Amino acid sequence: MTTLYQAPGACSLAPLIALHAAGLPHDTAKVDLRAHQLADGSDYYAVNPKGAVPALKLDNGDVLTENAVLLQYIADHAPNARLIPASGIDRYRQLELLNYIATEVHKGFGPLFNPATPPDVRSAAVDNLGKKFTFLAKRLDGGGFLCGDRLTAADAYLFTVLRWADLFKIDLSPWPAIVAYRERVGNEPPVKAALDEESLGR
Ligand SMILES: N[C@@H](CCC(=O)N[C@@H](CS)C(=O)NCC(=O)O)C(=O)O
Repeated sequence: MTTLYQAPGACSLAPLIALHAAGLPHDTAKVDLRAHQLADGSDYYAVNPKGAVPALKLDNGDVLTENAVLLQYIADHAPNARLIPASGIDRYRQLELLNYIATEVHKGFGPLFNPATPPDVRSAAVDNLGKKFTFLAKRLDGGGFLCGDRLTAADAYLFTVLRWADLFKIDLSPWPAIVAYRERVGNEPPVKAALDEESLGR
């Protein structure tokens, strides 16, 4: 069976949400990201030489990495779930969003995860994230999801990284559209199922 290598609360929550939304059967394997080990003590680098989650081991043993790629793989294997349009400009709009979330928002949080990051760099990182939140908030102002009125792969990813605002005590109140969006996405059944599977609150 397809196995998702994940760590609770990490960015691997995004493909876990997508697996639930797609209704694809899956196993999960928990990775200790400090030790880069699996629960049985084995070396995670043997699964993913990058050492990062997520990784998706397919039935034939192939291992895929990178959130944006896992999300496309999952979406393409469950077209009825409509997580990413199969073709056309709407597909490229989704991919544009996935790339933006990966490179601007996800990695924008990067300096905050490093305990060695000095306070001034930390505060510059929060300011930088604020610019991304302003862009996203404009898009979400009318309610709904990133691409219309249903959950897509981009929502799974954005919701996952927005949760980290709480971890770093980033006040989201200047972006009420984002606060409402996070609440809305958190109430979607596949999101609740993935959070439950990781034993996380919304
Ligand atoms: N480029 C990767 C980055 C994944 C990533 O940042 N994973 C983090 C958790 S959110 C991680 O595993 N960090 C531990 C490590 O890299 O050793 C992607 O987009 O999937």
